[in-house]
Amino acid sequence: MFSWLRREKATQEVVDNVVGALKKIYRGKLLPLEEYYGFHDYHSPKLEDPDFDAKPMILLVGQYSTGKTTFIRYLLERDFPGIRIGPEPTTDRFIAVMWDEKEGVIPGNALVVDPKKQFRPLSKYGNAFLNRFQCSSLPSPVLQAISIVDTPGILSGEKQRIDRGYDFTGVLEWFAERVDRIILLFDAHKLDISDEFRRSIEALKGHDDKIRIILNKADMVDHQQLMRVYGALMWSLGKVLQTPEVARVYIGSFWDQPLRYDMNRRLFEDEEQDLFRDLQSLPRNAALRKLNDLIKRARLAKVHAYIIAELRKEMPTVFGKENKKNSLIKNLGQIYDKIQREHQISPGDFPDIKKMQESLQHQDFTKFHSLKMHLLDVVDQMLATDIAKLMEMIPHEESNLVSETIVKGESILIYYATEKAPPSKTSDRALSICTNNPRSISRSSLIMLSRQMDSTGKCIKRVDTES
Ligand SMILES: Nc1nc2c(ncn2[C@@H]2O[C@H](COP(=O)(O)OP(=O)(O)OP(=O)(O)O)[C@@H](O)[C@H]2O)c(=O)[nH]1
Ligand SMILES: [Mg+2]
Repeated sequence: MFSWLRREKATQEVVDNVVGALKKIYRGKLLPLEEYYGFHDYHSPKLEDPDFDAKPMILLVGQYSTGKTTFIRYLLERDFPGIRIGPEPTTDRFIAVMWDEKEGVIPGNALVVDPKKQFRPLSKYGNAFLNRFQCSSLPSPVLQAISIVDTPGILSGEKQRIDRGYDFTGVLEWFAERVDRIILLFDAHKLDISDEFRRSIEALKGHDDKIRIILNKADMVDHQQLMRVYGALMWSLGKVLQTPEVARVYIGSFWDQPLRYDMNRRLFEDEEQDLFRDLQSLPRNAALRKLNDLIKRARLAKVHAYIIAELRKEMPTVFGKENKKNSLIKNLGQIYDKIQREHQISPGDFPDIKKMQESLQHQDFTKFHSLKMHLLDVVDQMLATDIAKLMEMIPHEESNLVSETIVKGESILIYYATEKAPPSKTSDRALSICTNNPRSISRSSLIMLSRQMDSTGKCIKRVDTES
């Protein structure tokens, strides 16, 4: 049924080319800046080859028994090693379901030392976590295109905090940063958002563009109840997500059993089509997503360099170093403001101030480097030319889809258009996306950077922010 998820050969070639080029650009142009200013200690570890090579990943998150594992089984149309399904809390670990010729299970401790897999940084969450982490491999055609991560159901209160023995939310955040889709599951039959689930959703905040929501087990209620449950879910989500837009919720029953109430069959089928079309686009858009993530990272690395250099500038040469360090951390907001003004960087590009303050506590400010313009220029040049060149390598079928990607932090908006949408309309639409977005870019800050026409008349636009 889901064999359409199989990897298309032509697409894969493009992804491989783009990924190959990205690795080179990263190592040659961005990594020197990251290393010089200690970026990896603050934000995200150094990227290794498996980070670039990884297949698109889907992360399933939800309270226990909402049907996460059943959803994977439904996608794969078969069981995977270590699968456990049941009405009580069943899945007790993070399971990365990935493709391999041989069926098997790789335990967490072995997984984080495998240089071919992207899970190495997870070793920092300790043994308690690694004992609860595994990779289930199997030769499913669906897994040739994507990997899926099953998670333990979110439990209430103490059970979540104490019994797990590791930083569950931290692990969730780690995956959220790296996956292509986060699917949040809700159970139509017992709809409830516990405080723990709310906290987990909040931990996923920076990645709203990846989140899709499913109201699962909708076959358990009749049409009248379904209306009420849907309304209740929207109401609760409104309070948790706090975005002005209404979240897209896919209603359905993602298992292979007959429906208990049949009257909504048509609706479930249509919703399922919509959702799977979205998942199907992941392998096609993998190159674009990787490109996007690198742009995001480059912008953060630049801001990080400005922050560290500014702190260095403020440090005294002889006396009172410790006092000055404390006052600089306390007044980090003012430093952000100053950099924002001097370098025309939008506030959304800055790292979370509380997290930054915590990380700075443990650093020796006297070892910070001052501004090395050469390193920043290389990154600017990378964003302006190398990335634009890679954009051209991405096939035009994707541009036909009129896909848009909004990167967090008012940073950049890459917008594709077909000839059906004239440039002016496209830019208006791009602008309206921005202004409808909570982290919107102001009109004056939008300028067109480049526009290229190809032989078929399609145009690619890149809209960027600048003061
Ligand atoms: N009626 C109905 N039941 C479902 C559906 N999907 C799953 N179930 C049932 O719900 C129960 C829980 O399913 P699981 O797949 O184990 O749920 P889970 O979210 O993985 O649960 P944990 O691993 O404990 O977090 C099982 O008894 C399933 O048979 C569905 O679409 N409709
Ligand atoms: Mg499960």
